[in-house]
Amino acid sequence: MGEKKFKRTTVTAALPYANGGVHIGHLAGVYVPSDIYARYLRLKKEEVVFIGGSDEHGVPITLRAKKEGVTPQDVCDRYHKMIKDSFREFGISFDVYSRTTSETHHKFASDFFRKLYDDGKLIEQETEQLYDEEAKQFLADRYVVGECPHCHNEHAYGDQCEKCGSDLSPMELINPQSTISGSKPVVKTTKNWYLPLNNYQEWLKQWILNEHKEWRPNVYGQCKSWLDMDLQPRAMTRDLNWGIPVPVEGAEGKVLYVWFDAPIGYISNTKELCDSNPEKFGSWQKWWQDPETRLIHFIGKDNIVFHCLIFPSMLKAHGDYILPDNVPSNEFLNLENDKISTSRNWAVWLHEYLVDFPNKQDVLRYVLTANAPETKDNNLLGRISKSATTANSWQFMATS
Ligand code: B3M
Ligand code: ZN
Repeated sequence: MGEKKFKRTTVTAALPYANGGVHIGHLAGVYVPSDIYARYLRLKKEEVVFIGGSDEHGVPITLRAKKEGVTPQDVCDRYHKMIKDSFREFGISFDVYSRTTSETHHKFASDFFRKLYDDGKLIEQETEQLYDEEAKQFLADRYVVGECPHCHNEHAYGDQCEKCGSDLSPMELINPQSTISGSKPVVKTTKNWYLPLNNYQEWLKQWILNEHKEWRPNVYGQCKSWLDMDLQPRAMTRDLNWGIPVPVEGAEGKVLYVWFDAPIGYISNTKELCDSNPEKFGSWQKWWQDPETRLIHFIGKDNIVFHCLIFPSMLKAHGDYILPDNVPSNEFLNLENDKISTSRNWAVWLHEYLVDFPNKQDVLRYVLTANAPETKDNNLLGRISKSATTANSWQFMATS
């Protein structure tokens, strides 16, 4: 990992969405590898912090809340606790596991946005967006479903088609339909704030393609294919009522885009840790602003663009921060060729696994490490079986 000598290391693991449990695909791809790395550095007596937390904003949480007739905060509270407990029982050695609905985080992310705004790093743009007249609400991301303009899958989401993998915006969908009321949306003008990624393109090319050739081939390759296209300004705010209010006059009813605030959660969680134990951890700035600190983000492969292009551009625009030295991203751990998160029959949830057999962590860690999907998707089929007798008892066999 690079030639440079660093004094200390900040290790982050992707913040899971607080709208479901942690499954073994997450563990294999992100949490076991990052935990092993943090433990290794600690054994070498190096200075290290290992940062985790729940990602509690974004549309999917609001949709689940609506379906269950509870508030988004209720959904977060339930899953944040479940996820945090699972990680603790499984032995993931985070120094801090906080959440993006914390007061510290709200203030931190809001100030970060405001600095970019005050420094003229954001552009204000009026665009046409889909609007639900029954629900009286703009329809961001997953509030819309419709037909994919590329593969004609009729159940594409406003942000992505899961069939062909295209990145979409709601306006591109054919026959769009609101997931709130089921009605046909109308088009209305609205204002949002954009980060002009195009301004960072040349810098990103130099920084990643020339200076970080040692990044994993899957990560490097995905960055390259994005950087070979022309990057476009990317909206950093949403017309939505769940999230961190946009701290600008005239932005009522708008919140920060979840992918703007979530990675800032790594920093605000570090701040929370340092404020709670300054003797042991020192100042949060030491971990995020000192060029002698090495920053490593462990993530899953569907988060590469956000961690390698968008978040670094935000940090660069802000100006006070170090940038990631490496972004180890794993591929998917599959079962029956389905990624575990979407595999209906084989979703292996960590909290269920831990219930009936609390000491099997080591076996699971071993199996997942032995089958780590490091450079290509890895199939776990044949190495795992569900016991016929007890519904919740999962057995892992470390065959190869
Ligand atoms: N919650 C996405 C995911 O779990 C997202 C990661 C945020 S990391 C800042 O895939
Ligand atoms: Zn498609």
